[in-house]
Amino acid sequence: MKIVINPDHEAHAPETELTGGGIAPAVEIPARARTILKALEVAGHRDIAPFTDHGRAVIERAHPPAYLDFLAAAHGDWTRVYGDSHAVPFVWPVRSLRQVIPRAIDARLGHYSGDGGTPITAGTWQAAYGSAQTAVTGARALTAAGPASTPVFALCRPPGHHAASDLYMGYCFLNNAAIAAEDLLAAGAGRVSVLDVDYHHGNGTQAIFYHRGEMQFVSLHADPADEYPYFLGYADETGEGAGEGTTLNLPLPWGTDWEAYAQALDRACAAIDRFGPDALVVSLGCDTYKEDPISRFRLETEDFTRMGARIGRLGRPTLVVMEGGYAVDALGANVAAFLKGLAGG
Ligand code: Q9C
Ligand code: ZN
Repeated sequence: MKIVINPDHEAHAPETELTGGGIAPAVEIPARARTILKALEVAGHRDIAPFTDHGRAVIERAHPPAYLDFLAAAHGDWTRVYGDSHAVPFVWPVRSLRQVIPRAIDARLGHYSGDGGTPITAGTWQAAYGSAQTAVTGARALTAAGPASTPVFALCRPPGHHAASDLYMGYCFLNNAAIAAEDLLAAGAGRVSVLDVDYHHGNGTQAIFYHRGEMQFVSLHADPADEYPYFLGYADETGEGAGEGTTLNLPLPWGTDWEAYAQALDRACAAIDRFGPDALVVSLGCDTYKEDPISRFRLETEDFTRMGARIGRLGRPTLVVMEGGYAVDALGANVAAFLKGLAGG
């Protein structure tokens, strides 16, 4: 199995995040990617290489240039006002306010963000850019290997599935899975499915593909009535226009264990089978693990092997893109377990 890594992820190392009414140690941290890489080496993976840079154009398939310009400049703009600290939004253009993009950095942060818990640091752009290029490098490897390809794992960090075309939130800045899916399409795939198994709904990926008939988005996640991101991910969201019927949300209650999860996964896989994609992108979040510090599902390490095996039986060329998972001590083992199942045991 080919594995693509992002050495630049280390540039995004927030110390703290706003959460639960105060400032707490950040959970989306470099140790996450380090422990995954170490576990994959221990598990015997040898085909590990850093991303190659395919330029800004591949990212612009999913994000407008103005948003990329904002992200690239945000921390510098913030620093000129507040000094060198994490850039954090504090005010948003919600109902009754105008949807304008003012000059002030506070206003631009509010315009382009969906929460206050996603700090921008001096190295955030470099890391997010590298993460997106890691996904594209994985997509290119999958394309090059052709229809009978073995799976490719893109060790993306920071994650991407909460980022919509011009929106950052949920520790995500650029939508790595959407960028990879677009690249697979551009390389000749007629249809691409994204299966999102992160604990949180992939609101950004859904939004980017909501009107698209050639892209399918299928997600298993904690019910947004109770859980972040709250404002998207309900079962009645099924796509619109050319995308009618190409979105499938399977919200699950807090406390979901493997038995209930597996039933929903079977529904997800059946829907992907019916769609018949030429390639599959898996948004892999291991925050469904029982010990995850910010989540409330009950999967065990061995369940990730079962999950990978079920997805592998779809028999589609598959790119796995790393998303969330914050139980750092178990994260490497959980990713390795998933990839073992995906590869067929
Ligand atoms: N008080 C991903 O897994 N906020 N993002 C949690 C806890 C956001 C998770 C707040 C969680 C985002 C990629
Ligand atoms: Zn998550």
